[in-house]
Amino acid sequence: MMMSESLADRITIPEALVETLRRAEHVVVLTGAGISAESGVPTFREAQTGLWAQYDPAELATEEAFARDPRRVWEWYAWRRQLINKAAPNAGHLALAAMEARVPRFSLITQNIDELHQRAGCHETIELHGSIGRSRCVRCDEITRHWTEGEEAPPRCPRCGGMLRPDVVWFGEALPFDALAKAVAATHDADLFFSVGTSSVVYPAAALPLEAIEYGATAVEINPEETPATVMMDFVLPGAAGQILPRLVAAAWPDWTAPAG
Ligand code: BV8
Ligand code: ZN
Repeated sequence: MMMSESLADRITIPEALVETLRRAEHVVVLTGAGISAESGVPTFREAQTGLWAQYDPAELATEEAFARDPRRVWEWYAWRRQLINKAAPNAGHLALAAMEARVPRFSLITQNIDELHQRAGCHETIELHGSIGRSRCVRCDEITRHWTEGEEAPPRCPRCGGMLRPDVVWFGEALPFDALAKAVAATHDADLFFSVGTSSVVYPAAALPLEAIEYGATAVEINPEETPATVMMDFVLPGAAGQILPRLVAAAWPDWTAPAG
């Protein structure tokens, strides 16, 4: 959801939050599809543009759907991959990379599979739901970034010829153990926790803000809409990440200027 510049400008960035960010020891940020919205990557739940609006998640983002019709699921991801390849990190992604460079410790936990945080320069990125840039062989588990989109969809594993699938976590699948363990450890150690651009309905990622609060973190939500997590937050910034995050980072570190965008 794109907010007009003037609307987002009217949102005050609380001085108390700026101070907390300046003094934070370990900043942890959880992101969802909303942070990539301003890069032109459709989110999941927004009716008019959300990916779900055109497809039913049970229909496509599950092992059953892939078993039933591998070509159709592969083509949905191929369509999303070409959208993502055309997208660029936006001012929100870049502001988080600037934040990472300025705080003592920083952990970026993302539910997104678009690798835009890495392309924006974030190093410590924990991918809870995998990445659309990688595929995995259903037979030998080989992970690859190299395949040719051709007549045969899904393409074949370069190692054993088995069928490739996107290296993402589908509904009903367990999250990668290491990624989840790292995300929980960071969340428990955070003194400042941001939840940015997520509808906070998909578990176990949606459980992280409450965990952070229970372990003593100050919690912040950046989202134009309310979510089930909004009530538990210390700070709620009801706006677009691409507009709010650069203003917050510039307020905390005046030497940093938001990228022209
Ligand atoms: C698991 C990867 C167990 C693939 C995704 C009932 C039946 C079946 C399952 C369940 C059930 N109840 C609960 C479950 C568990 C299920 C779940 O939580 N379901 C939900 C729907 C109820 N979870 C799972 O299945 C997980 N696995 O539980 O396994 C298990 C354990 C052990 C062993 C075996 C099994 C797996 C979940 C991961 C699924 N994969 N993605 C793909 O991308 O195709 S989830 C998918 O939704 C994305 O990853 C996405 O990140 C995630 C959440 O969506 P959001 O990121 O929040 O995006 P959304 O569109 O929803 O919201 C966007 C937000 O941004 C909005 O709030 C909007 O206001 C805001 N916004 C818009 N513009 C902006 C903005 N914000 C800021 N700035 C802007 N400019
Ligand atoms: Zn293989």
